[in-house]
Amino acid sequence: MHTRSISPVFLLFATIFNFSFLVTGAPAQASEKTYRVGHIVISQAWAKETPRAARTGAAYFTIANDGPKADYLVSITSPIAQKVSLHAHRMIGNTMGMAPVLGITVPAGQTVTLKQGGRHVMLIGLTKPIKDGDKISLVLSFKHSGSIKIIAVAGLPPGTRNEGHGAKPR
Ligand SMILES: [Cu+2]
Repeated sequence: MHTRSISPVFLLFATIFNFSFLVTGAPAQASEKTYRVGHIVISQAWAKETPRAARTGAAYFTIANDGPKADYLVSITSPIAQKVSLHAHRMIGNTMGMAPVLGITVPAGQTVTLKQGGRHVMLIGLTKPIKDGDKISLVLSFKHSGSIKIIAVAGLPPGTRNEGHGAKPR
């Protein structure tokens, strides 16, 4: 009984220790927060840092649909961009380019991940550059589940380990 009462305290200590280790000077990571609207759950929202003069940026997240029918991400708005488009990467001749898509289908019971080199959110006409740690507000509208505001954290993609100071991947 005595030893069992110690272990939760020890776990709590270990959790705090790990957390403080993660926040010491490392570049920001995708948000751990999840957002639900209807049958749609959004997670791992992040945005890429942009060079100072950039007028376009990109954001990414994961969409899960736990409902019985497909849903569709049809539009996005953000206060930091004049226009927000959904893009996909396509082969155009021999080169990889990107082109707007009308929407993103999330089939029933499935998960769709927006990522670099794949489908992404294009932020066009940025009002200011995107810097590490910025919190980018996005309002996503789904055909069936409705609209939800999420925050994408600017920094590294989800699952990226910080390799030390100055080792940000480009
Ligand atoms: Cu794009």
